[in-house]
Amino acid sequence: MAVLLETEKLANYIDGEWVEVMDVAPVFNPATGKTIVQVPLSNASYVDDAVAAAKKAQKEWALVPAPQRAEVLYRVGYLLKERKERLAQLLTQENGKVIEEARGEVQEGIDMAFYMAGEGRRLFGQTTPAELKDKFAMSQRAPVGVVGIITPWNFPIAIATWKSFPAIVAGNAVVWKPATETPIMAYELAKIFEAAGLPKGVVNVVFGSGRTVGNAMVQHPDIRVISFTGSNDVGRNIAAECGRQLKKVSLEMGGKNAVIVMDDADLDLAVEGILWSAFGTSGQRCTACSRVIVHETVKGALEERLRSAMEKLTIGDGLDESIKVGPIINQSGLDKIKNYIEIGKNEGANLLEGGYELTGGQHGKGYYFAPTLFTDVRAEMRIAQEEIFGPVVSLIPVKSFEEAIEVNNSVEYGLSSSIYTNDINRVFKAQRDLDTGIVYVNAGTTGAEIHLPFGGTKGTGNGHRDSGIQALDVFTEWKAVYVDYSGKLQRAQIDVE
Ligand code: UN1
Repeated sequence: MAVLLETEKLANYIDGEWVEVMDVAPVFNPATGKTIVQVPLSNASYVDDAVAAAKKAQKEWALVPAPQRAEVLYRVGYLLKERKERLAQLLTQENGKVIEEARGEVQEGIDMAFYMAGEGRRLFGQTTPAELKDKFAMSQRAPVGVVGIITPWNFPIAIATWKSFPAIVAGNAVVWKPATETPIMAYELAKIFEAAGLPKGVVNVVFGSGRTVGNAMVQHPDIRVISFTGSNDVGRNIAAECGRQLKKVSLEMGGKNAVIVMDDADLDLAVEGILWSAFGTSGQRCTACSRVIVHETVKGALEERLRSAMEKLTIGDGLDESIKVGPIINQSGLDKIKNYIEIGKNEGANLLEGGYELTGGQHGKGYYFAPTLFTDVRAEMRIAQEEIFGPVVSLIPVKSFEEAIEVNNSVEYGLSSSIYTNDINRVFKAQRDLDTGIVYVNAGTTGAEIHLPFGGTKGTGNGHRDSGIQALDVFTEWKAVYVDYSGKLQRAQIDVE
């Protein structure tokens, strides 16, 4: 029996209170099409309340010594650990990802909690010599103030922890808009913050649409940073508006990630890596593999092995432990994938496997799409250039290592890439020349660990990183401090002998 929520209607979490909202929308389980909960559709006034609460709370929170702020995160980590199975079950029901992956995602949040809690005793700055006598110089991190985080449905808890935990440990307060498709993880995480004793107002959750709540956050003059993960179109608009307001903005957007399979690769290993990174989470990861760039001499063998492995994939409700591929998030996600199948066919790509929606029988009213493989794809085709966000892979044959790198780098995105080879020289050239923010050798394109920087180049982002120590740069300002203990006026650059 699946874990159930104890409420039928979620509420905003503002200033430590659960605030009901009149206007709501149903949230569906994508595996069954059944309504699981009602999500508030807040108007902008809730954002105003949340920002006011955050602003007030932040003043005191910033004065709490960082190791004590970290104590709260340690408690959050233990609560996440204690509730891991419950959270994973709920996550599978709201997002559709298979239960094993849901457990993995919750684990990512647990890891982030303990990692960032550790930062409470680091948050290092620098001490440095000063150029004048009897003068001391240092740099230190200062909180930015109130930060706005906008998180996606595909990793509703992990990405929220990547953004909120570094923000909290650094002494900021947070206003958080979770995706309306997956509000349960936000509700559960807010309850964990409450149970862990996070002072009221330090984290506030406002449910609602991007158009209303997200926009109000971006417009609000008291929110000094926006950290966003989502689509390129939305990200671009957010950046433009933040630019006008000189607001700091960190964007994490699409990907068109490739696995390169060279002629000397271990093909069975490559097949496993492709399967996991292309069809895990039904391809709905920013890091998902959606292109396979294969050396022409092993193309036939790879196609054959991929096809037979794909035919063994079980597709269905992710709560069933035997299922490997869950549903697509919703009808519009499904429509987008179906549209790309038509585009691929019209472009002359060769459809080898899948390419259709799964309906009826055990699939009932869920949103399912068969794992799909196109081959003989050319690098410039739309199916090889645009993000599909579904279980669709395009196989692109190439003649050389150099061509493989060129094809990999020929897309507008730059999140993740991978190469299968046993040639040490190719390994080092590839990690240098692949232009993505994440590079894997002899592993698929997914599976980033939280203590390394997560993010990409080109159209994937705007130069910032989520997770890793680098996340702290998004949520802090660098402050340079000079202490002159000479007792006299000393002019920098002038009074130096
Ligand atoms: C995402 O798809 O936005 O590296 C996040 C991975 C996961 C995170 C993916 N750890 O695939």
